[in-house]
Amino acid sequence: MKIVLGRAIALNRGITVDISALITTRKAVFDEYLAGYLRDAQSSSGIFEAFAYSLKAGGKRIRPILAMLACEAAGGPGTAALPVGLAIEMIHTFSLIHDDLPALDNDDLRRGMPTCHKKFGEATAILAGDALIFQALAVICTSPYSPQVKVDLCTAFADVCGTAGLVQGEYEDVLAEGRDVDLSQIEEIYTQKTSRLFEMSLYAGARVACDDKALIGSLAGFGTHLGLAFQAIDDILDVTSDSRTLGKSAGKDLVQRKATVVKALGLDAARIWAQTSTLKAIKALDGLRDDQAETLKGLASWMLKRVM
Ligand code: GRG
Repeated sequence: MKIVLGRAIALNRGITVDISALITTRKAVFDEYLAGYLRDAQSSSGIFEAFAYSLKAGGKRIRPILAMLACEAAGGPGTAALPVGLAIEMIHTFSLIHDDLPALDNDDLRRGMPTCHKKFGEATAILAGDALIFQALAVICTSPYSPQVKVDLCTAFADVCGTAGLVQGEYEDVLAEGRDVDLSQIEEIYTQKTSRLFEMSLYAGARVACDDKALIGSLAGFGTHLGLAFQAIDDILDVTSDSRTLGKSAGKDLVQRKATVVKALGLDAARIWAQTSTLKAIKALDGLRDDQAETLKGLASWMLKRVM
């Protein structure tokens, strides 16, 4: 398939949903749910204060939003995905807190605020990240989901976060700094550090709504490719945007000599790579009805437009 940059516009054809408005409303629903959780879980522990700070610091909430949309695509009410969406956002926030530590990316700014270790000190930030992993599991285990769904979600978490996912991806990312790595190695890093948690978001939203394996598989496949596109877009924005807009330090990939598609291919070809991944994500939804797939397709195109 030959892909040209102008094709991004065509990707939106037939999509009638206002994606920006939809994201704003879903984000508000999630943020209210998170606020309720933090009110109920309120504790005098300094660890609670630190992780609540990072959870509340903002963020696009794209993973819980995707879980809600997958839940709707699978026939459920989006709100049924809120507990697992919260657990995913907790795991994501743990990864950001730890990634920002001096031993890893050593960053001072996250979500437009001082990073957790800058605000609370390194020891507290490490422990706040640790605690978030277990709080996420507690959220799943105490949710209204059926015992089998809880087992499936915890199993998926273990899979996407361990040595086949997030933690391994971070490790490979650190090892690749300053080294010449080829595109397939970059894709492997992107898959582990980013795309698997996207896959989890789609899987989880669908799983709480149904047990139709084919449908869940299609939605998870959409998440896999969308996650790759998302990471490429993030890396493109790192060189084309500024810290104020991003809420984190821009231009760091170049300084730290990170392995990114921009470094491997250059900016224009990286855009095409992001576009190809977006098209693959959309293709993964081929088996779904239009009314099931429209919003997710629209969201994928909307994300890509940020860099086209
Ligand atoms: C420390 C175990 C561990 C994992 C870290 C690599 C990694 C995993 C974290 C570093 C940050 C990074 C580049 C993650 C890749 C995924 C990504 C682009 C995260 C940023 O996600 P957004 O844009 O952030 O959704 P917000 O703040 O909007 O939630």
